[in-house]
Amino acid sequence: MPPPAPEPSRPTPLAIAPGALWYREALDRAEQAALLADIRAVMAQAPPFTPTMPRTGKPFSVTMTNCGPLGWVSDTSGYRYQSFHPDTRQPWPPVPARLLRLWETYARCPAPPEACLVNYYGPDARMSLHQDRDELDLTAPVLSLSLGDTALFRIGGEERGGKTSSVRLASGDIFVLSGPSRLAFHGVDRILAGTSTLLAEGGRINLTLRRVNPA
Ligand code: MD3
Ligand code: FE
Repeated sequence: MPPPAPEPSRPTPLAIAPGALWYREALDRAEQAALLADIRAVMAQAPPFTPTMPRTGKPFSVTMTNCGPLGWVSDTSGYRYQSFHPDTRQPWPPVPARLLRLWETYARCPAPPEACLVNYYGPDARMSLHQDRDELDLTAPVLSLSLGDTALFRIGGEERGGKTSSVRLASGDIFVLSGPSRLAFHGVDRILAGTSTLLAEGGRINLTLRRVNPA
C-alpha cells in the first residue's frame, strides 16, 4: 500500500451550523484574481443565461452558467442537471484546475466535483430561501466560493420557517456544506454594493462545486 497523500493545509473554519464550515478570507487577492480570470474564460465559452422559475416562467435576478461534466439549469420544464448549455447546446467547459485544487483542499471528498454552478449577482440580485436537492447524491459536500461584493447570506435548518442566522460572505470566503447542513434552507438577502473592487463591473460571483451522482 502506498502511503496516503498528505492533506493540503487549510485555515481553521467557523462552524455556522452543524456541518456548515465558513473559511473566512481563505484566499488572498492574487488567488481571487487568478480564479476570476479562470471564471471569465468559462463565461466566454458558456455565456451566463437567465434561468426562469419552473411553473411561472418568472426570470431569476441572478444570471448563471456552469462548468464541469454537468450543469444546473432551470426553465419552464423544471430544475435539472444537464451536460450542455441551454442556449448554445455546447458541452459545459471543464472545471479549471485551480478550482479542482480548492475542492481537494477544502471539501476533502475523494470524488471530483461533477458540476460547478456560477451565479452572478448584480447589485439588486437576490436568491430566495431554498434547499439544494436536485442532486442524486446528497451525502457529498457542496463547496461555495465568493468573489466580488459581499453578500448577506442566510442559513436555516432543514425545515422552512425555522430559525435562521445571517453571515456576510465576502470575496475570498469559502463555505463548505456537509452532513446535517447539506439540506439546510439558505438564500442571499442582498448584495452590499461597493464592498469589493475585484469585479470591475461590480456585483458578486458565487461558485458552487457539487457532486450530482453517487461516486
Ligand atoms: C447551504 N447559492 O447556488 S452559496 C445555490 O451565494 C446557492 O450564490 C448561494 O444557494 C450563493 O444554490 C449560496 C452557499 C451555499 C451553497 C449550497 C448550499 C449554501 C448551501 C447547499 C446546502 C446548504
Ligand atoms: Fe443553494
